[in-house]
Amino acid sequence: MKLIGMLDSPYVRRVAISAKRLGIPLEHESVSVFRHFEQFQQINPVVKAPTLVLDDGEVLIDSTLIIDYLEALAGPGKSLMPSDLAQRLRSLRLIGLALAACEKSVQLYYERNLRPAHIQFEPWVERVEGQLAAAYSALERELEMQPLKTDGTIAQDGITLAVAWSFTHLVVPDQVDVNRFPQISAFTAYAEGLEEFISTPIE
Ligand SMILES: N[C@@H](CCC(=O)N[C@@H](CS)C(=O)NCC(=O)O)C(=O)O
Repeated sequence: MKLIGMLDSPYVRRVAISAKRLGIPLEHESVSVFRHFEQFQQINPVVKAPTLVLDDGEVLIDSTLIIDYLEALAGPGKSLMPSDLAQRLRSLRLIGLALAACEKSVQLYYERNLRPAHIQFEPWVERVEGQLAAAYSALERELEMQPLKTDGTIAQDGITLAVAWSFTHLVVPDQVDVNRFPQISAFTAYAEGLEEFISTPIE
């Protein structure tokens, strides 16, 4: 199977890291949705990263759906999601917040880098900045109440949180004051030290 997309996308990176943790080998092709638009279109006319191309040519999009498929391939014993309902609910809450942080970071990045300065719409930018801060504040509270394990393991909630935080740092660093989010920052430092993260660097 081939994973298409750049690792500077948190969505591509969470799929690549999850696949490694699940023990599923993926061939990775660094095709950019911007710089290689036409090449990407040949693989997937919708041009969304990540795209997973199965061995029979079938195409899947959306990181959460791709991870769902990889989880099913790996089998229940290897899952990155807790089976206990209460713990699963918490994981889903963290993943939802981290994905919202990714989305808001992407929106701010696109606004700043794709839209010409003279047609920037400040109320929209302020709204997105507020949503991004709200997502990370909620995640910080979650980790204060119950820290994620830092014992060499990592599950889907931790993977998604760490790739989100590293991505936000990369694209809109002014939005993330480490002093305001010490728990998230410390957890990300731990995650970025794991072999699966080191071998899947942001491009
Ligand atoms: N919900 C999707 C979001 C994927 C996404 O928006 N990826 C960006 C790259 S970071 C993309 O494909 N951008 C190109 C576009 O939307 O035109 C997922 O989880 O995979």
